[in-house]
Amino acid sequence: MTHHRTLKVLGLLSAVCLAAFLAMGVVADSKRIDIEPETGLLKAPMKVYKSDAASGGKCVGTADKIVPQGQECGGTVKVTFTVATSGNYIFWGRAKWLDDCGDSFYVQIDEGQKRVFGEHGTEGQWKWFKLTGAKFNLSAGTHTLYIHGREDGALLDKVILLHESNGYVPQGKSG
Ligand SMILES: [Ca+2]
Repeated sequence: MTHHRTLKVLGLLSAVCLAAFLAMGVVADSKRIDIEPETGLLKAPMKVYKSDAASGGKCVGTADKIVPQGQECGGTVKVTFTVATSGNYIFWGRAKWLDDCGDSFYVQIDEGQKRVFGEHGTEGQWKWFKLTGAKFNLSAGTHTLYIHGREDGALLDKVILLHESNGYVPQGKSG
């Protein structure tokens, strides 16, 4: 194969790859991190539930009434993720709250403070909620996200971490 022809073939391959990439709807965004909690390492009573309405067909959470009212249910989901662009990140979670006694989790990144996610908003339907009052300062590289059980009956489908310069508001199943 001549050098010229090799270049032509390589060019064609790149074009095909790019077209396939675009057709998949994959948009490379170094300021957005998508996390499916059901892919993480689970500690009981946190478990994976199947749901057609959930991104990837699955979500995590606990059953209802597994602990007396007012007591935290515990359990953990641990997921590692990679940050490409360092900075302050906003936490978004697609959750379905059971009732006002089943509408929160704790969110923690690495060895940071545990933050309450939830305690607000619509119950009984999948919806994107933003963690208010805190952003996570993340360096480029690998980090660990922990979702800790707080109120039983709460479900979490998907997490998106958005760089504070990215003003996007997640919508729908995939966000
Ligand atoms: Ca999911």
